[in-house]
Amino acid sequence: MSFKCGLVGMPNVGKSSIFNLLTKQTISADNYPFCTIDPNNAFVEVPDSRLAKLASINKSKKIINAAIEFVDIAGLIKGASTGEGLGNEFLTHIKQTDVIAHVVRFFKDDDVIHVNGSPNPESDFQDINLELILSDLSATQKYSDYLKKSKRPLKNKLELIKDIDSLIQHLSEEKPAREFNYTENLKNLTDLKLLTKKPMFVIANVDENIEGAGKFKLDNRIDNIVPINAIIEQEIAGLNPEEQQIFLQDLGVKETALERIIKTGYELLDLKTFFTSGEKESRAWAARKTYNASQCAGIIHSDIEKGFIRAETIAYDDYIKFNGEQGSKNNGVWRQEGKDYLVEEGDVIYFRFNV
Ligand SMILES: Nc1nc2c(ncn2[C@@H]2O[C@H](COP(=O)(O)OP(=O)(O)OP(=O)(O)O)[C@@H](O)[C@H]2O)c(=O)[nH]1
Ligand SMILES: [Mg+2]
Repeated sequence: MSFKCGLVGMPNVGKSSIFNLLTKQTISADNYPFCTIDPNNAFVEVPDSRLAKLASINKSKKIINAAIEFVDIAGLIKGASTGEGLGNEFLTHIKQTDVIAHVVRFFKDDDVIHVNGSPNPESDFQDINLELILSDLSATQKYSDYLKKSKRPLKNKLELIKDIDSLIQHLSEEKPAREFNYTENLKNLTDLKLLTKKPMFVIANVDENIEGAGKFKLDNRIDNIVPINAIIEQEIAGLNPEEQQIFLQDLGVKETALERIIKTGYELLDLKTFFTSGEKESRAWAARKTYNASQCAGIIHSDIEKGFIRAETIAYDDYIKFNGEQGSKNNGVWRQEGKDYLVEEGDVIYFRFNV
């Protein structure tokens, strides 16, 4: 199962620079994540400090982080929704992502060309948002026309058409689909995939002058914004881990902007993390929040799901508090759960199965 975060924005705002930094940012050396799939797609490890603690308890030989896929999408310009630039093709790429990281250029550099002459974060941001909304509007209109003509027997068809028409109205007021109040009818509709319904956060590519990003966040009522200075981040990436720690301490921050980007993307995907831990490895796995024990087993291997017997489960905090499985058993916090158990954030699980 792979979850995708797409880097979206105007041309020359630093998407590829940030993508390159993300893919080079190795956390542990020889593990699978961080493999570039093609020049524009790469798996990136999700930092999680809990793994080191699990690994230390079990003396694990390897640590494997959960991973999300980042996709570097080519720049969009005004008119993309009607095919300007390479418009529609890239909108299709955005459709295939689960979360949008909207990169906005705050840095000033006359040597880096801006499509509209000079960067204006506010209007650049609005222009891209509007293109995404217009693309959704066109898709929704087409869908509505199709439904009206279709002979397909559909439950609540008339109501559904009415609901879709009010979504069309909402989009024509230039509001993103994620701000629409969905009726049950519409919630259950899976064939209409809208770009502006995807969760979105902003990556502000700043220079030394970062005040603008704070005001921008307030003015545009943005919940999640990660400022990054791609140039400084490049310098940090060139340091060894100890030097990086000292550098970050000097800056007064705990984590790099790249780590924050990965974590924010992961959070917005609305996933939960569960762990497997033993001598061989300690590993984090990403699952949809609704997944039960059997489905989580399937993420590891389809055989484990098929031959599922039980999930021996310990909550992460208990696992640490009682120093691993034996201590947890002694203190009555080791549980045997069945297929339907709704796995909780941080559960450390040992799946019993037979094939
Ligand atoms: N001064 C400065 N230049 C930057 C920064 N980030 C990126 N650049 C430069 O801006 C130019 C464009 O960067 P890219 O990362 O290719 O931009 P992009 O958004 O991928 O552009 P497209 O693929 O054309 O849409 C490159 O020359 C970068 O070196 C920054 O923070 N400061
Ligand atoms: Mg690029």
